[in-house]
Amino acid sequence: MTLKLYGSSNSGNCLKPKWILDRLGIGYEWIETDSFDGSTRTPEFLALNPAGQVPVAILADGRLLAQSNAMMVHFAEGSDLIPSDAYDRAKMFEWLFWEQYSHEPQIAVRIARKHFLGKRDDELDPSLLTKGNAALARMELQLKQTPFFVSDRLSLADVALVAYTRRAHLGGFDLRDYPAVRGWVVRVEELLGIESALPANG
Ligand SMILES: N[C@@H](CCC(=O)N[C@@H](CS)C(=O)NCC(=O)O)C(=O)O
Repeated sequence: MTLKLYGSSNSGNCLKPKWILDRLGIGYEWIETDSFDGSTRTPEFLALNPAGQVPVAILADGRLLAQSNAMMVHFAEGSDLIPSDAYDRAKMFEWLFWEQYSHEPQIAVRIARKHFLGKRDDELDPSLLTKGNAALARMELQLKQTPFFVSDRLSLADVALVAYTRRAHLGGFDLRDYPAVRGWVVRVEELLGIESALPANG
């Protein structure tokens, strides 16, 4: 059976495992699933993922897997996207957990509410902007020192963090304030072979 990946093309969380499959040449069927139109609330979908969220995968052997970062770890097993050194691998996980707790809940959520749901700035929780900028400043600090998040090469930490950072402007964040982050986004997009999402002048 072919691996099936349910996801929305607009969602960074869904693109993360897709980029890994593409990069590693693993075959799959993409099933476009909109998280805003009720498709993730049907009984059929909830049987795949009771959390009612994309992405979710049906693996080739029929087993189910959710959570974008867990999916990336599974798909990239044995590849150079996961450091073989134990400390570097733990650092990769440090950034993956940080992404889900301190980055995605602010930056992805502000993109979704402002860009996709069309909310005005005064309708948004102001802490999304301050906490999102704090996350970008934390990334800037690291990327002024190293070209990638872990060691000197691309790892799953970069793939997880680039997913929403490259579209942060849609959430009202200005990456011109974070030049090292901007340079890193361009590097990671090139290595993944994906289109540049950064605005030309911002
Ligand atoms: N932590 C999850 C988050 C997944 C998530 O937030 N998915 C969104 C789309 S980006 C979704 O399906 N939202 C619908 C909902 O929560 O009801 C992951 O990394 O996979």
